[in-house]
Amino acid sequence: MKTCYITTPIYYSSGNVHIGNSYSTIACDVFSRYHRLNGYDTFFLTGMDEHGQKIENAAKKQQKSPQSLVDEIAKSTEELWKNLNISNNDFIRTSEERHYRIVQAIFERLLAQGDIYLGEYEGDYCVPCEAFLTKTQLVNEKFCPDCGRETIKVKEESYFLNLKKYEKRLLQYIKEHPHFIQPETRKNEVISFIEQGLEDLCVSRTSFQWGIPVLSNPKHVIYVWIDALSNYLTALGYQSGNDELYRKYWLEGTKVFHIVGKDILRFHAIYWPIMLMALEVPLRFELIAHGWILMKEGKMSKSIGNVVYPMDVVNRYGLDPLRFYLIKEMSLGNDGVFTYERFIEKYNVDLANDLGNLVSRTISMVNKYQQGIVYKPTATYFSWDQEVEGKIADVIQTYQNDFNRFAFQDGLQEVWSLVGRANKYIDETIPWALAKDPNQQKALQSVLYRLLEMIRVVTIMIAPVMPDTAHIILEELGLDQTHLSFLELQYGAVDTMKVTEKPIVLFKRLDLEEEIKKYGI
Ligand code: ME8
Repeated sequence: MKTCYITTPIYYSSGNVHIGNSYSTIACDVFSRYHRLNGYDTFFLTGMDEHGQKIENAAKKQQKSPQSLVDEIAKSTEELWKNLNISNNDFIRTSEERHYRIVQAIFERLLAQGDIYLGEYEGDYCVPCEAFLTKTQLVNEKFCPDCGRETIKVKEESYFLNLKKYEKRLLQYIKEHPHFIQPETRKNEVISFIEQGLEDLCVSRTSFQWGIPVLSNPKHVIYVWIDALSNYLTALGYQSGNDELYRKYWLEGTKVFHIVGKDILRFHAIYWPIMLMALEVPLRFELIAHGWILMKEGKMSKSIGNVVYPMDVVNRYGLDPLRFYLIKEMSLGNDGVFTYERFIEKYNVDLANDLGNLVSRTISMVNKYQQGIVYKPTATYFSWDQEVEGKIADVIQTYQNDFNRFAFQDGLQEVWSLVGRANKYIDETIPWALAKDPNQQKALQSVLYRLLEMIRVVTIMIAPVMPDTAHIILEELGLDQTHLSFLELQYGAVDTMKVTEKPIVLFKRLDLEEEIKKYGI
């Protein structure tokens, strides 16, 4: 069976996950659900990055032990993922024994084979990003190029990972594997970064304690990125004595994807593959870097006070509209903006008007004119019929091409073009006029079948993004959940449909003025 392994970044436990990080997880969930529908045995991993100075500092501020802080945050994050309908197969935490034991072994192995060596680090460090920075990377000599915050000076004995040794091999690998880093613009950024020459990476710290101690020299803790990146293997049981998942999903797997935000591209595109090369683990993954969810004012930030938490939106407007909005608003690799105004507009137009109305109008007509049952027609009755069938096939093809490459926005655009085509087909065929003419009963039945087929196909395609909505629509079409499969993603896959007597309102229209009054958005 074809397999697919999909990972999110693991989230820092220093604060609650907001709508921006949630985007990473929701996008990976969409990708995972898409692959499952497509027949892949899919393993979807997410988790928490629980070590490091930032978390130690946060715990100190709250007068808690780091462990109790990360326990709390892990619990609330796992709960959040349940509420967001995230279908992860595992939730790895870097403070777990199954993880840190292997990280220690990885470190010792790299040390023993000379890929890690002891030296002294003197330079600049960004605590929020847990990143060592070279002089050339700093903005105005002291600010982090990624988050813009002021860096600190550190001088300490440190272990280093020999990056230079692998630089050429990595560059060659990237050039020979065009899909390794996507999208293209990000790949080019990585190539030019490597071409400037890599400096060996400092991989341990002595100035704080909250981390995994180096086994052979415990005054050092392992630098968080070496610790964190390893989660993608430790979760699969790599080197644990029980590595069935590792063999199945990595070594012998069909597809492996790491999905990350653009800000952590370098760690995944350079340090991680070099670690794997040093460990002689085959590079099986493709790396997809997504953009950022921005607010009107730019970045979300606690100090500006514009941080949006996903459950605020879900509690007001439901889960699927949020998942839909985030996925539809972000184009591959670029940033997207979250505003309530735009959210409500998309909700009203795409969901309430276009999709919701199509479903409820069609089901009502099937009840009114056909006692709720339609059968597959054996003939075409209108010039539009064949065109509609062709349109369905084209949309499915493009949707799959788009979703395969993480271009969800393009894929959903296609799906909505089919929703639009279905609504237009109603205007063209005028079913209520056909209903009045006894000679047109077969034509009417054919029109309604084609409409239901368009809805059914749309339902399968939106299922990765809006799983609850897809289940409801399928139920309304009188089909059980086994019909949610790409095996039935074509016109005519179902012969008969007996629809529900009373369609529910899937998306109740919102009034922007009222929402502004209610919530002051
Ligand atoms: O970077 N829009 O953790 P993290 C979209 N622990 N994505 C966003 C975002 C936004 N506004 N804000 C954050 C870390 N993200 C490390 C990862 S992986 C081995 C270790 C994304 O909690 C960000 O781009 O700071 C990143 O992909 C993810 O959330 C985790 O961020």
